[in-house]
Amino acid sequence: MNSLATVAADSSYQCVVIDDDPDICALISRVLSKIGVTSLGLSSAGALAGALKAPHPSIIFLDVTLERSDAIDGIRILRQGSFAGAVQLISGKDPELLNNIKAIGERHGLKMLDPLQKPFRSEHLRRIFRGGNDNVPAPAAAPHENPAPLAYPALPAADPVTRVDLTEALEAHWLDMAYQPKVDLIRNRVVGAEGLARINHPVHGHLGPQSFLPGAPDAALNRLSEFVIKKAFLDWDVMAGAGRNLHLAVNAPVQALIDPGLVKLVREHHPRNPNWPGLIIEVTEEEAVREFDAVSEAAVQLRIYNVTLAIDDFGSGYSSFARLKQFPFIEIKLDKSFVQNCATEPMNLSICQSIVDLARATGATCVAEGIESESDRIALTRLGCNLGQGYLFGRPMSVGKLIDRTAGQVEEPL
Ligand code: G
Ligand code: MN
Repeated sequence: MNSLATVAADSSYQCVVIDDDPDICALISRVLSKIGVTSLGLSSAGALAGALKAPHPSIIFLDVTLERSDAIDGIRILRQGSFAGAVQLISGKDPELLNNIKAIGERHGLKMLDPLQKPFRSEHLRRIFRGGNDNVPAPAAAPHENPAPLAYPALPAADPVTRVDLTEALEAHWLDMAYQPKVDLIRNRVVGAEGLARINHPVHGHLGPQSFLPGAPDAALNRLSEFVIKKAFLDWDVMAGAGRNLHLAVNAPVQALIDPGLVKLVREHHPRNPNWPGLIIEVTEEEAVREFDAVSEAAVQLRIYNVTLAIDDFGSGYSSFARLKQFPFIEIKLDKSFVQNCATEPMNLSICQSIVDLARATGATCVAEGIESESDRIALTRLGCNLGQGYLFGRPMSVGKLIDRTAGQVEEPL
């Protein structure tokens, strides 16, 4: 074991650095100690098992090539040791390989930070501890008995997901909707918005779906979909009244979509205004493919009332093109995993191109989800993608904010 840290060998460390280059180990340890973080340097993945004795370090810096081992060996050892901290890959290898290794780590259930490309500057390391990376978890186990004084609030506290019971939230009227604008990429006009359910909790504040969606089919999901659809109908009226006639969309699980109660609800509650453009219900590709017949039938029935389907997270499931041809949807939503960095990653760009072409061939609108950069917006517009959605245009927001922020940007005022 090649310990470069200045702390006694039997104490625990906040970080472990695994690199066969002693200069890199020394550099990292030096920067870490300057910001008050203790570290242990190791030269091989094999020595890791020993370093995983409780309490686990918060971050393991892992070089890709080690003398007789590599980062994949390291990942396997960390998985076996149920490592609960974060892994920071460091290497001079090309970014694509680093991202592939990161994906393998994630597949093994590890918390992988964005890889750090060598050569890097001490500033890059400092940023990891300064909250520049959302993924850095708190120390994985009990705090150190004799902690080194921390010059920084070095390791941000973990942000465990607050769970709220959906039935309780429904009954207490904590549910609300936030709307994220959808923009026509050619005309640069807001044409629609996706409604996303939120909880307004009296103690915990705003909570997203990960806090309240049950993991398995649950009767409360149907009640959630009823809430979401009724609310979107009411909110459409409010927006249209303010001159923002937007084509709204909501998300629903297939279980709720194929429930006969849903058609009944749509029939009774949809806006009667002749300018109402209809409602889009987004179903994930994975669910749509799994329940193909039931979803197709529901889609046809809902269309009678101007409620149409979008396939959400497209590209993340495994649809066969032959089946898609028979599927009655009006919109394909390109999964953000391909949209993000499509301007710089040729593989992402060609996947986007294929999906845009597929949408055009089926007569569907193509929406790119998760656009965060101007360069990706330009690339997608060039590909012929119709609409864009993402933080670049706006985060999910309240009806009031949406009305304020879209002044002069919505086409047909009533
Ligand atoms: O599953 P669905 O595609 O409906 O998910 C929409 C989710 O994506 C919402 O939780 C929304 O907050 C998130 N989202 C929307 N735009 C962006 C974006 O530009 N970047 C990222 N990372 N997430 C986004
Ligand atoms: Mn969606």
